[in-house]
Amino acid sequence: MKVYIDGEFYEKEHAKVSVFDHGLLYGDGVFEGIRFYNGRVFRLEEHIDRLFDSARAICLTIPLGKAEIIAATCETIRKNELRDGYVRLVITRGPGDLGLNPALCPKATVIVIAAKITLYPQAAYENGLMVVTCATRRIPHGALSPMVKSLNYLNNVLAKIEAQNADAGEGLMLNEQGYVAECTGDNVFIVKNGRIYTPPIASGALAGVTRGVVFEMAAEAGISITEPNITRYDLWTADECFLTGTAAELIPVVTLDRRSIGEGKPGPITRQLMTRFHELTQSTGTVID
Ligand code: PXG
Repeated sequence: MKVYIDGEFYEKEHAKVSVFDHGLLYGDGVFEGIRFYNGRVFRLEEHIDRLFDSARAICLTIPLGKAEIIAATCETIRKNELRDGYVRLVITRGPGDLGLNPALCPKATVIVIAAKITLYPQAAYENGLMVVTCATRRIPHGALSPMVKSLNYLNNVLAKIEAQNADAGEGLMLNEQGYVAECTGDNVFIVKNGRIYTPPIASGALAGVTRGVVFEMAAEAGISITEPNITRYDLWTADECFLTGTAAELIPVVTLDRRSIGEGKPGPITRQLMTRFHELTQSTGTVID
């Protein structure tokens, strides 16, 4: 495996950053997770736009332009001779003296990793996932904007531990008001009477790229999709539920806190969207030439 760090490629065992990098010391940095399928990077521009917005939000200057980041991403995939896989883009504040002040770091570090990722076994896509509600609440906008895909994922990690301890595939995270925000690494959707609902961004949900694709697919299929505040009641009484994320793609949810959702199996609208999503990932995206 060859890893890109600041314009150079390193073998996996030599791909290292300084212990003085503020990305490590303070979680000071941003990242993106991007998938490529069949030699094409899916929704690359959207991921890059979100990366730059995340960086902007934390006053982090990415030392490359968008076109250069795109070129580095494609070059890393090429160097690793992959056609299907996952890219992790990481921008850290860079190395600097001890102390929180980001001004101590003269230059951000740019890392591109191209690899494979499998979050869930195939059976989970066919039979659906078990989800539990986490006691850990989603970080409020006033603390650290949940819109920022930052290197500070402890909020989600703590929730993920709760889900793991309950033998569940994912953990449902509520916001401080008790409304559903998202899962630890995925957005959440429900279907009720043929309509699709997902929590608004204001709830603490990340503006997921895959979430955006669901809006497009729903419009294309003529299915209503809206973003009201959602509570656990809405999941208990939903006909279907599914999650979306770059790594997870679209995955059905069949139980919440061991209570069946709908008929306790993947529903027809979920299946329809999964099929269309698969078509889109195989046939669209930036060609890696
Ligand atoms: N919410 C959170 C908190 C996320 O981190 C999503 C929703 C889905 O967004 P996208 O844009 O991917 O549809 C994410 C993305 C991992 C991993 O390593 C996690 C994500 C993406 C890629 C890999 O578990 N989360």
